[in-house]
Formats: sequence, C-alpha cells, structure tokens
Amino acid sequence: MVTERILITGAAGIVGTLMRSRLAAPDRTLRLLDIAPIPPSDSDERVELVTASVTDAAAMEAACADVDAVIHLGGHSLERPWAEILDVNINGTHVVLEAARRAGVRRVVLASSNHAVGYYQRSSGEAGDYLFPQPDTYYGVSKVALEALGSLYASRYGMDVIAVRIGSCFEKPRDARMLSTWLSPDDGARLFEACLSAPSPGFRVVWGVSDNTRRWFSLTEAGALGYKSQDDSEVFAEEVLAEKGELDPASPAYTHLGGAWCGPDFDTAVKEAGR
Ligand code: 15L
Repeated sequence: MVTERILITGAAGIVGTLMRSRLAAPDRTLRLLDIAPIPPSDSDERVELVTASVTDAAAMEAACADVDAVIHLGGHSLERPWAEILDVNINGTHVVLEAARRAGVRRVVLASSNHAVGYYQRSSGEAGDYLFPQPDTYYGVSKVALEALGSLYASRYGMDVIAVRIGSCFEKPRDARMLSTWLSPDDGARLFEACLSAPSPGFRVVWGVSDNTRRWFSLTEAGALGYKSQDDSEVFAEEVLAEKGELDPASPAYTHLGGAWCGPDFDTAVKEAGR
C-alpha cells in the first residue's frame, strides 16, 4: 500500500473543514494548511498541520515537499476589496501553483466558483459543460484568474490541473437558490476523489454540484472524471422554502447564475470609491 500525502490549503475554511474527515483514508496523510487556526487532530487521524499563508512562497514550497497532490481551497471565499482579492486569491493561487511546480507535484485541484460565470442569465436552462468567463465580482475575477493560471501550468509544465466551479458547498442548502447550486459535502469528497484519481486529465474545468432536482449546471464534465453524485438537495426543499421562501423572479438571485452577487450589494467598486 503506497501512502500518499495530499496538501489541502484553506483547510480551516468551510469546505476544508467539511473535507477533512471525508478525504481521510488509511493509506493517506492530509497536510492541512491555513493561516487561521486548524483544530488539532484527535486519536489516530493522519494529519500534519501547517500554519502559513498561501501568499508566502517559501512556506508554500516547504508545504509542497513530498506531496502527491494539492487541493487549493485557500483564499477569500467572499467578495472583498480589490487589493485583498489580488493579493490573497490571485497572487496566492500563483504562489501555490509555482510552489507545486518547484516541488515536483504533478496534480493540483483548484477551487473555482460559479461566480467565475455569475453574470450568465440562467433563463436559457441548464448551463452547459464549459461557459466562457463572465465573473460577477472581484472574487469571480479571481476565480477566472485561478483557472487561467491552472491552464498555464498544465500547458507549460504538463501538470494535471482541475478547476472545480463549486456551486454552494455547505452541510445543507441555506436558501432557495442553493436548492439548485448545492454541492453536498459527501458529493464534494466524491468529486475531489475523482479529481485526484482520474488518469491524466490534463487541464479541466468542471462544475461542482450535486445531482439536484433543481440543478442549473451540467454534470457531464465532472462525470468524465469519474464523479457520480449521490445526493439531491430536494430532500431539504420543504424545510428551506418554509424558512426562506421562494426566490423573487425579478431579482438577480433568480435571473443570474451568480444570484445576489450580480446585484448592487456586491458592487465593490462603488463601495470602495463611495460613488
Ligand atoms: C462561493 O464561491 C462562495 O465561496 C460561497 O461562500 C457561496 O456563496 C457560493 O459561492 C454560492 O454561490 O453559493
């Protein structure tokens, strides 16, 4: 049995925390990295904890030593001022990919987002396999940059790089929109496993969603890697709709893939400039 070591950045974040137990395996060590405190391991959990920023090149190169694959979840997970997005999400992703290259890591899975294509109208039905970028925020722009950097490292250095355009990965869907965009934590782990094990994928961009009854996104690309969703948000529909209500058909939350992120609350330029 070959022991593999997987580096997970952003391990203390929402998705990282949900993946920690789900990606554990007897023949695998998870190297968990975050700038925020990571809960210590209990019992015989096979983890290594690293406190570092994804923008620290030396620390990232050290963290990539003896690693078989990187799952890069680190960075801001919400909209932020441009300078912070540029530093942590865009520069940080470059630092991670470059550290992986220097350390000889052959495979990197990148957390992209539906917000890379958030400005698409969703009236045309299911979003197909690949949508050209149409980001809804600076955060969305950073995910487009992440995909571009992944493509560069795959083309130039022959690395396998898979960017997962994650819908909404939470324990349960939190509102009516997430009944469409939900990626269940168990399906998230299934998808990451497929990304880690698919033979020679090269560069891919796939949707990260569960097989929700109200799904907006195609599962074809992720399916080609071996992903098979087993979950459907519909089991939460009654409870979610009773608590949060249906989406207003006139609001961006309903009309666009990125939901409310396409609306005025996420206009960071105007917020930063005050006009
Ligand atoms: C994302 O990319 C965010 O990181 C997450 O916080 C959710 O808001 C998600 O998208 C979503 O669209 O629901």
